Amino acid sequence: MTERMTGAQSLVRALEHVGVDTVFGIPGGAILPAYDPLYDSTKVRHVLVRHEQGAGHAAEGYAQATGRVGVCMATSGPGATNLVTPIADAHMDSVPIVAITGQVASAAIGTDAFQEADISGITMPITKHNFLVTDPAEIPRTIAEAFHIASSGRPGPVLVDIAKDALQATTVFEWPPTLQLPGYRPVTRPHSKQIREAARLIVEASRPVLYVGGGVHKARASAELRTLAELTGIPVITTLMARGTFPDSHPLHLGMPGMHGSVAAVGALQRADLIIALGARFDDRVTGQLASFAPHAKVIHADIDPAEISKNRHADVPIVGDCREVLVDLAAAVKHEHNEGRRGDYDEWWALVGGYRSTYPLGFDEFADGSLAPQYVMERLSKLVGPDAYYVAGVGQHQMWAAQFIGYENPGSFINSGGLGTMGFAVPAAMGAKMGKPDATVWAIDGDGCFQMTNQELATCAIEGVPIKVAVINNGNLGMVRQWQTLFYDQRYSNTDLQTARRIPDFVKLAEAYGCVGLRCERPEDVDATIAKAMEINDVPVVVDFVVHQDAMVWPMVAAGTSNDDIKYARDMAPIWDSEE
Ligand SMILES: Cc1ncc(C[n+]2csc(CCOP(=O)(O)OP(=O)(O)O)c2C)c(N)n1
Ligand SMILES: [Mg+2]
Repeated sequence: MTERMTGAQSLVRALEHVGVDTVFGIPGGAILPAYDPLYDSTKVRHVLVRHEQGAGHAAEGYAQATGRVGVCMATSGPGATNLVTPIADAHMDSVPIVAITGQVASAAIGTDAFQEADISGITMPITKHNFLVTDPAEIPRTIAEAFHIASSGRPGPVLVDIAKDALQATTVFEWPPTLQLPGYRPVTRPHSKQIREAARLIVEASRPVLYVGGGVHKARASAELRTLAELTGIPVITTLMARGTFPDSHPLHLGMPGMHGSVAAVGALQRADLIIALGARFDDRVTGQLASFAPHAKVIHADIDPAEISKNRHADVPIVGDCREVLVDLAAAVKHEHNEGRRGDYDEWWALVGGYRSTYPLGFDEFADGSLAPQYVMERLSKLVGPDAYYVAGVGQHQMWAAQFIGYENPGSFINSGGLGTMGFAVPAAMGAKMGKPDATVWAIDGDGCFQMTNQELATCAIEGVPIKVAVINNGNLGMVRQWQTLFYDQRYSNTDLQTARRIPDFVKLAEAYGCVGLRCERPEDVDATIAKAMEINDVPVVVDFVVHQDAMVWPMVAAGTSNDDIKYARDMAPIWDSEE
């Protein structure tokens, strides 16, 4: 197909052809030519956000809920730089997004022109790939390449920066374009020799653990994971990015590893003789002090990105491939071992780790003064809202409680900012998730600090008819930082009191000002009724101000830089690992 049109028209046409239905953005001078044909598109809905950071996180939420590429758009200079945080966020969590930015006219590039920022230079280290387009003829092919790169292999963010004159010029639109990506060929098929070696280690091991990261969900491999887990009977651990990839209620599940993981998951990794890492990257929040992490374990490490393998922890059996294909092949290879009479015996191992799980369950303290414990709010949300909803967290204590106390049964049902830890993620990401899955219930679980960073997108939600629900876990503080001050800075609370106790701002009034319903809940006995009320409202967004006690802490905890062996399940309370040790 060949047709004459402007570069801007060819951009919109290309977006339609790659199947984009939603774009989040804000117009401005350099991108303005693109907004004109966008106005006429019947296939692409543009959602006018209130801040470009909101556009980027919304694209991420959309991508994570749907598995498709999320799209955000901004003008040059400050519009583009406002996208830097969500682009970095998507890079850390391997979220497929395409960011389209207008650039000053090609003749002005490099002259410090009005609203010029070298956004492709700025985002070079935080994008999977980026493009600066100055030739209008290259727009369709670049868009096709950007979507292919963002969504294939290890997903990630791609930036397409287009000079204003390229958008304005007349060009020839051709579709489908021929991709020109020599050298970009992600390996998805695992090597059969590595698979056989991994299967052999699995049946020979006596203390194996399946360490499941976000890559397993990205490969849509939950069913295949379950098959391997049930075939072998190996305990399963799901990282912050993998919550729900394996059902929390499954008897083989030990919980989340890492700094705020369960004693069972952390203890199992430390005592394992074999770690089967799937789409996980041995993040420092998981390993704790690296030198003392899982000292007795051999490692099978499967990842689609070869750069991850042996990056932090040496892999004895490296497997490069798509996690779904790896899991299918591994299950077949393990079955072959079983047929040959070789089978792992993990009974003693289960006696140990099952003991950790029953002796050290997650728990929390209620407050004698009758004030609300944040963990209780999570438990009731989990119970009353159920596992079919999406839960989208901010960053801080509330995020950890949401990871710990909500029961996840479905892959991808917990969406959060794991790698970058971006405050302000929840509200816009929840908006994007809800737009991607309009029939689903979407709860943002936000902190009072995070909420004040991006709550302006409530206006977008109210106007665009996106009825998300927001639980603000209002502890009056930058709680996670305060927790570290309590534990490591002698309770010197430097600059963590947000003074929300004075109701500045009043979150109920703020919600109402944005055209949402605002509710407040301050006591445990009101939690169920408040959640029920929020669940009844489906035409407008709802914000619930859950006023909770400021002293609640996230436990268990491995203090930063220390060994996972030194995990505490409450203040100064260390688990007893093993009677023989
Ligand atoms: C953009 C950004 N700035 C600063 C931080 C550091 N930080 C991590 S958690 C946190 C406190 C978050 O406060 P709040 O949203 O109220 O959550 P809480 O921990 O109280 O649940 C801060 C400041 C961050 N993660 N992101
Ligand atoms: Mg807080």
